[in-house]
Order: sequence, then C-alpha cells, then structure tokens
Amino acid sequence: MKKLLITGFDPFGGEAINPSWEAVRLLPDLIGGWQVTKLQIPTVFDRAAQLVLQQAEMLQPDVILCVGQAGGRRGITPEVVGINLREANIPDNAGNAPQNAPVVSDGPAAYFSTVPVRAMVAAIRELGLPASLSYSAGAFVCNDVLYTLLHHHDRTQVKVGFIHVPYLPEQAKENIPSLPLDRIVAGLTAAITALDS
Ligand code: PCA
Repeated sequence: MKKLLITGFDPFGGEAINPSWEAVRLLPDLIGGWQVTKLQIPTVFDRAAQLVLQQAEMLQPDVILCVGQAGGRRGITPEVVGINLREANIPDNAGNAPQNAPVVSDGPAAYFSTVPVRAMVAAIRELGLPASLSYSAGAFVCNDVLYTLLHHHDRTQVKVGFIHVPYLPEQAKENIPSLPLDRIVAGLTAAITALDS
C-alpha cells in the first residue's frame, strides 16, 4: 500500500480555526490504495517545514501533500509552484515577519510541484466543486513549507504537493467566498484519489 503524509495548519492571523486542519483531520485513514497519515503543523516559518521533514523521515511516504487556508479564494486550488521567497504581510504564530528573504540561501528561484495537479483539479471538479490551478502559494508559511519540501525531495522518489482551501462559512465575512467543511473534505479526498494519475 502506498503511503501519504498529509498536513494541515493551526489557526493564524486571529482566526479561531484553520479549515486546512479541520478538513485533514476528518479524512479517512485509507483512501483508494493510499494509507493516510495526518499531521498538524504550526503556522511558523521554518518550524512547520522541519516538522514535516522529520515526520517524513520516519514514515518514508510516497507523497507529501500539505494543505493550507487561503482566505478569500473561492475554490480548492492545487499549487503549481513554490518560490524561494519569504515575505510576510502579517507575523507568523511565533512573531516572525521576514521581508525579502530566501527560503533556502543559494536555492533555485522556484520548483514545480511534483504531484499531478491538473488531474487533481479535474477530480475535484467532477464532484461539482470549484477548483482551479494556482500559480502562487504566496510568500508566507505555506509557500515556505512547499518550497522547502520540494527542495529537500528534488530528484528523489518522494512527490510533494500543496493545496490551498477556502474559508469555512463561519470564518467568511459578507461577500467573501467559503466552502462547507464536508465539501472541503470531499474535495481533498478526490484530489488524493487523483494522485494515482
Ligand atoms: N495559510 C497560510 C499559512 C498557514 C495557512 O493555513 C499561507 O497561505 O501561507
């Protein structure tokens, strides 16, 4: 059986919940041919990525998929690329707010995600849920985790991806899009099934 390590973040930026962890924790332990291991990580530069690397060292997963909140987005959005930039508009959960700093000194400018992002979008849309590719994971902690993992697993068998999810209805102020929790869970489940593509 193939092994998937999937992560979600703790709440940040004054929110009480983070839909990424709320959804990840509800995923079944088995999805298709995938054995699913879930991990909550803190919204803290570097620390989050190091915790994923440590867990991956123990678990030896075939795929690492990280999930994060992208408040204001309408759909479930697999990220195409991670960039070598840290730039925070708000402090992370440890008070760090780096500006114009690299994730990895002397690392390449960017890495493409190594999971089948187009098949994932198609699988989510088949459920009638909004999904599209995203070409920027920002320059905050989500991108930090994606870039670090892609850098670490470059040219290895381990595939790395990232999915941003919208707010939950209880987080979204007027006119801000959101998706119910069970829809986000269904979308992530479909995306995991598409890893076999
Ligand atoms: N979203 C933030 C960090 C944690 C999260 O869930 C981001 O998009 O960088």
